[in-house]
Amino acid sequence: MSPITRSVALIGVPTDIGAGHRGSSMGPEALRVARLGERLAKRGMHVVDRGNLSGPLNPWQPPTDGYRHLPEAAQWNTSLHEAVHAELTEGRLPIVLGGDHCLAIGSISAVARHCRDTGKKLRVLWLDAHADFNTSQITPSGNIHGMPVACLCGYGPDVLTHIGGTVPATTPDVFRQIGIRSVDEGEKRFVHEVGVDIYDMRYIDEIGIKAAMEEALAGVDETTHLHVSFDVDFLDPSIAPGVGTTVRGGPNYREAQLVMEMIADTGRVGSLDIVELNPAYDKRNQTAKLAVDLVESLFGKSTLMR
Ligand code: EXY
Ligand code: MN
Ligand code: MN
Ligand code: MN
Repeated sequence: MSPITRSVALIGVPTDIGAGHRGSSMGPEALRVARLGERLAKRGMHVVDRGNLSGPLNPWQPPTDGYRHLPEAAQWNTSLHEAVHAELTEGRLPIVLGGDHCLAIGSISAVARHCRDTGKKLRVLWLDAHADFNTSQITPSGNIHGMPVACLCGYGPDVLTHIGGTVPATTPDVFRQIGIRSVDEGEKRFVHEVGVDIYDMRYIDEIGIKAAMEEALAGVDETTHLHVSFDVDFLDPSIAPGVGTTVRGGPNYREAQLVMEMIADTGRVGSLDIVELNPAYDKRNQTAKLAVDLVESLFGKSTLMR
């Protein structure tokens, strides 16, 4: 980040409403215990912790018509949309402390709305093992954390696609998905049909993380608002066990750092989600600490003296 005195707002969203494993509801507190706020303040940022949003408990029910917990997911995301939009309007950079990845619906719809208000060009970097592009027709689980990108692009139920009032909230061309290595059969056909730009692990293995990130960041300029949606399962499970949906073969420590450093170099980060951190699966909060370390790099901490 070039503007060192940037004001950031931490927004805790303690819910696992969209997930197939319980526990990501504890993510916000784990990130605070790992001293996220203090670390960013140490980097010269002005940090305001808004505490946690409140919303419905997880009723832990099976899916109905292809969705688990749809009304509850809509309620959490509607509150989050308003909270994120309010921070952006006041010039703060919102950092969403999830919570599961269904929260990207509320968060990114708010960022997209703010980009429309301000004439900014939106680019979303989706760091994840998963494409999160399922719909009720093709989902193997009914879990809404496997659907946020599709919902944001207008493929989903009205209560999720209409959050923020503009449908679709975004278009597929704003997304660059990085680290992908688990995509369901129907989902695979759908992302190809829609044309989502996916830098999967096979591609990253072949061309290297640096070249992949250069491609993903191409076209980012001073008119761009960069939103980073950081699903912690993006990371290789050997370094990040604290998630419910581990998939082996993800970026290692240095590759993940380089991703964050290259994003930081653009100076265009305007909002961030940190999601799917699940303390119930973690060891001594190590995954939360790693997430904080990487987020520091995202905001300009570098191993090099530059
Ligand atoms: N694709 C699977 C599903 O839809 O059930 C798994 C989704 C996991 C989503 C995670 C968090 O990014
Ligand atoms: Mn995800
Ligand atoms: Mn706005
Ligand atoms: Mn994931």
